[in-house]
Amino acid sequence: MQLLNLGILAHVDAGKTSLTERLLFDAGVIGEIGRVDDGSTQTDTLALERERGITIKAAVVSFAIGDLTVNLIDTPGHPDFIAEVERALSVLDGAVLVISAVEGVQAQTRVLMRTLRRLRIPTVIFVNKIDRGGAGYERLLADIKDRLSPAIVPMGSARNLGTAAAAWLPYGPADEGFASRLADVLTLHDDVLLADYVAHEQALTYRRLRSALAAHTRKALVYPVYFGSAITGAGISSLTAGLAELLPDTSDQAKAGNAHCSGTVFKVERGRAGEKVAYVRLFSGTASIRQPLRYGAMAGHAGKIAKLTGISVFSGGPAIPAESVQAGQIAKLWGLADVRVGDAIGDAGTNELMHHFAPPTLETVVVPARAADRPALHVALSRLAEQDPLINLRQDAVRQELLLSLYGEVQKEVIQATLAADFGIEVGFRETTTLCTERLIGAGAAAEFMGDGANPFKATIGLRLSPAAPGSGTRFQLEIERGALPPAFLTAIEETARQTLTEGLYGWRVPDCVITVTHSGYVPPPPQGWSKYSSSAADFRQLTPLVVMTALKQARTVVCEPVSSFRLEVPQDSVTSVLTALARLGATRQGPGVAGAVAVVTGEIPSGRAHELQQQLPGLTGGEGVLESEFARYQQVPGDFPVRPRTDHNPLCRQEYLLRVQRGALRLRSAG
Ligand SMILES: Nc1nc2c(ncn2[C@@H]2O[C@H](COP(=O)(O)OP(=O)(O)OP(=O)(O)O)[C@@H](O)[C@H]2O)c(=O)[nH]1
Ligand SMILES: [Mg+2]
Repeated sequence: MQLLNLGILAHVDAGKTSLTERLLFDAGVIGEIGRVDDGSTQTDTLALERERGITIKAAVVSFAIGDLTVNLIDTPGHPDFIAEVERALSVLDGAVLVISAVEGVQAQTRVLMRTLRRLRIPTVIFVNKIDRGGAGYERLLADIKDRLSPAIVPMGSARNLGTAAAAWLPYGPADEGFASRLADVLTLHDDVLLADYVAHEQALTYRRLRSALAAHTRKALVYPVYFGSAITGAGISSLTAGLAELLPDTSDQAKAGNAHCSGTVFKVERGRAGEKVAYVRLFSGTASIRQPLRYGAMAGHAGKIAKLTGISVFSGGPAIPAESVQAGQIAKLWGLADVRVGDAIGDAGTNELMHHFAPPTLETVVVPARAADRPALHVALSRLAEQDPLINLRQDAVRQELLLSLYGEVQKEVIQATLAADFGIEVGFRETTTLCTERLIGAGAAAEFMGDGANPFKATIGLRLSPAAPGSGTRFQLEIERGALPPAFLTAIEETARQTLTEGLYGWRVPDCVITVTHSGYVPPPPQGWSKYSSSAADFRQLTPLVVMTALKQARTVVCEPVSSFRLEVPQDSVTSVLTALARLGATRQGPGVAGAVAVVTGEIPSGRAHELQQQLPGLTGGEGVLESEFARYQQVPGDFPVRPRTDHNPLCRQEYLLRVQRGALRLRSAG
């Protein structure tokens, strides 16, 4: 069976859900086209999505193009829900990047395209809304070339743009200009093609160029561009033919018969009876009903094993019950009780979910309207965290408050509405604050030895913490003999050390660090077996935070805040007031440069202030200014050291916190 797992990605409102609906209709899966504005589409099924007319969760639908089954993942375009896109990316064979023919390339279009290019995901570009007034063609192509990729191939021409009669005319063998443009783009990446072209121009027949186009698209070297309208249906048949012809399918994977089972969980939801349902893409092997299946395995972690109680496979229509799921397919699995988004499936799979986009940079405290709801709120938020681990639910050990990481205000409103609608819990939020991190200044080492009066545990642990490059993550390594410590004790040290580093000296996460075990010791069991006199994993779990915090204090850390890069387009006559505002908000800048009638200013701004800039912009520019901003990196907070402990939205707690730092009693704090 030929299978294509296809993602639809775009800036918010470009028309992904409308296009999905149109594709399902054309394939005969639905008899009537639903509309986003009426809340009647197949993929915006949540009450909140229908109410607001935006997509919040990625959704899977399936249809057939001839012999090809397409599993399509409709993703949200709002940047607050980028985590949904990230999870979908790990299971795609190809993508359609949708751009509005009126608005052109927008901020999120660029963020998405950059990631698609980096991950080498074969992508077709679809310029939607050609029926809307103000739709462009040449302007759009220039914009795409300039801001997304120069390696594009327009696949046809457009007529009657901006009217209900707007049409798309695909190029064919008779269009000489098309063949020569194809040859120009394709020979850039293909030496054999180039040599043949130079030797004898006629050697590049139309057929050969078309098959080279497919080969290059599959390698993500070139990006075919189609135009059309999800609402009128213009250009859709051409796009569908292009998807089948130019994007890769997974038939090779399916042939790889009885290889080890491996896959990724990219979505988790709750079924009608409250049971967990995991959406999985299998990369190799087979998973069958009633057979044991391993899931959640990671480096140093065996994961869990459970028997599948139900499988539904997407195969050209609604998901249908099946006995097994094969390599290449997307399926819903029942029976994996502790499954979380991002879990690897199978013995072979230990693929942790990679992060392709910036992490959330905001945090907020969730407060139940009725104090009695607090325990229920914890349960409800834990459920939301199963579906979206990036919200990183935490409980402040001192104040018993529940904290969440966030991308933005819309996500916050959605969480609030979901808690009210699905769990009957009314909540409010404290003011949203910026989520900082801590970076090690130098290396630090500490050790606690068994038998030493100050160490009440039956464990010896020595650790060294050294700085690692920003973005490289935490690495755990041994300087002791492997085998010097039973594996369970090593795991206890590693897990606890990683956990301790989620709150550094000032309470912020320490994201980039090398942890080296320098000393170890334990009380082995007497010959008759483990007893209360021998060491246990609990000894290692309790001692590790103390060693980590002492090493951290020696290494010292600085607090770093998120910084966003920005691009501003403003009318010439507002440049002065915009520059003054930028300086007040602590931005650094290049420019202004001139782009046509407008001035362009680029630079960096603390992410926490980017929101303020957005709010001030209409006033500063008479409503004409356009701001694009996205997270760039973490940067040391300017000013005196130490600054901005985690709990700075709470002055009482801050004092207590600093006292704890001085007393070295930080090990008492652990994330809830
Ligand atoms: N005129 C016209 N309007 C369109 C077209 N496609 C979508 N729209 C409208 O544009 C709006 C947004 O469409 P959606 O399909 O929800 O866009 P989306 O990309 O799924 O939006 P998010 O999922 O929220 O990011 C809706 O009002 C649609 O009716 C089109 O081809 N022509
Ligand atoms: Mg949508």
